[in-house]
Amino acid sequence: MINRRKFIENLSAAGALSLIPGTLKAQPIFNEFAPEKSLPVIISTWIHGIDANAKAIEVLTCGGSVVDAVEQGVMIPEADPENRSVGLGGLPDRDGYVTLDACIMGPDGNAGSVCFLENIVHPISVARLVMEKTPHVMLSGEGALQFALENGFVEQDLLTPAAEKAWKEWLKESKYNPEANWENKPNEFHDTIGLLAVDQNGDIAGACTTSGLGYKMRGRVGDSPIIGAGLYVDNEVGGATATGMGELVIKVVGSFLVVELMRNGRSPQQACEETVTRIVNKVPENKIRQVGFIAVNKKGETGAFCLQPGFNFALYQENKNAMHDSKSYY
Ligand code: SD4
Repeated sequence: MINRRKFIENLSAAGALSLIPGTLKAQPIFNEFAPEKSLPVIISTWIHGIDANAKAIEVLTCGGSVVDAVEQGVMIPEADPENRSVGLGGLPDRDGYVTLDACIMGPDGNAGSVCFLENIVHPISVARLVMEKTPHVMLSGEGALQFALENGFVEQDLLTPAAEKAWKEWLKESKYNPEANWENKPNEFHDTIGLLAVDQNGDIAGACTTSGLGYKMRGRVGDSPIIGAGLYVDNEVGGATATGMGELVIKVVGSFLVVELMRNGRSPQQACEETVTRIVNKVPENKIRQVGFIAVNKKGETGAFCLQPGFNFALYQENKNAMHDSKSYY
């Protein structure tokens, strides 16, 4: 009879086995750290990623940890009142309340998250405290706010005059039907920031923060604060994060799927493409909605893919911080 120890030895000799039945073959995980691209690497969603990447690299250069880098990177768009997607200045829900979702993961596999949080400019920092100071992963709504206030955060009205004006305009028709890429229209600028970093030692962290879809139902929470949907990091393999219509991402547990595909030997690009294809095959609304993924592996290789043309991302690598257009399924 095979004993438990022998069984585990046999498993590791065979390489890590797929946890996703039917689609993946067993492949060895990356068991040695051998970067193929120069590190550090920072990758983040949409144009606000440029400033976020710049901050993240500054933090790493000054000796900060990779978790400090991802947190402080995404704090830049969170604090920007002109940015209608994240933190201060985010578009409200259909009742006029700005509600925020954010999560963070570090190289030790720890994770923290807040959702449906109001009146706090930096939900990512609250998520980090949930990760570091509580036995929980996720706090929501009132409880998340209470925790933030107990830890020295200060309440602030996040609804700026410009966001309020846009909401009042929307109220005239009150039509909730987010078109693909509506987030990226110049006057409707509304995109989540997801940021992934691999530091010079190959350690990986990620952060994701958003005010969610503008004019959503009160209480709606998207993919962004859900570990595995909006963000996932496994320090042995890589990280992934998502943007776009969260409902589609949640239905395939998108970011976890990207990382599991990389664990099973796919490149970050292949993993993003296969995950978007999964959405196409499984979620009927895929034709009229936008979803985008970015990913990085431990070697510093990156990938991005989306449903509809129009998604772009910021990549810092080899001393260059530049925007790139993602390839799309359609
Ligand atoms: C959500 N995924 O709340 C977010 C929205 C988003 O670009 O990413 N917009 O569903």
